[in-house]
Amino acid sequence: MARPDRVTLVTGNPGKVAELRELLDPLGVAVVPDDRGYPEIQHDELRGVTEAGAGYLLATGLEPPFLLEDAGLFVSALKGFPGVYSRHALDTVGCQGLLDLLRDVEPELRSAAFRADLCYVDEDGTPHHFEGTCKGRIADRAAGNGGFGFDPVFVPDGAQQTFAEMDAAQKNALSHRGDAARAFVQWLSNQ
Ligand code: ITT
Repeated sequence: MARPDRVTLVTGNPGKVAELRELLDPLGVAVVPDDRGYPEIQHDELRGVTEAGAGYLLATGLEPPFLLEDAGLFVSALKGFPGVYSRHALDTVGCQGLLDLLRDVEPELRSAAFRADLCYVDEDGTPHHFEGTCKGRIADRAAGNGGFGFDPVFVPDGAQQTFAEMDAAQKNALSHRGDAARAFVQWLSNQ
């Protein structure tokens, strides 16, 4: 299978476009955003959401190859919440709501992980999944203006700053999205 020189990225999130561009552009793979959207089914795994989304996009005529990604923030003290419901949690209670939920939680119990499932639908319409994880903790307060979503309240392991205090390259080097994209790139280079 030849490496594509351009790939459609189906997302309504400009932050994802910027981050995945930064990761794939240097390889000569141009990321072309497409915000047509797809139904995000309720599923207890990120991979189930992208798999269903990929099927919907193919069935409704989107020409492969394309990428879609589902990501979420899994907070240990909340038994993995908001996880696959992260979009809803961000749109309702937001970063401050998450901080409020964890108000009395000790620093050593504030562990969390961002996870991503990046789904690449190849020229033949076959989906391939690449998972990425970034472990860290929920900060005591929001900090930084970069990134998007829950970035102001997430501090990755080994760092002192939130994702929102980092530039895109620093975040990509540590993030779930960078991790998934690197697995995708590795796979592409073996095709
Ligand atoms: P799509 O159109 O690609 O689905 P989305 O913003 O709805 O865009 P997801 O469903 O994958 O993205 O993400 C669920 C939520 O998790 C969403 O509110 C994001 O803002 C948040 N999230 C995902 N990745 C993140 C990241 O790298 N940093 C901060 N928040 C993130």
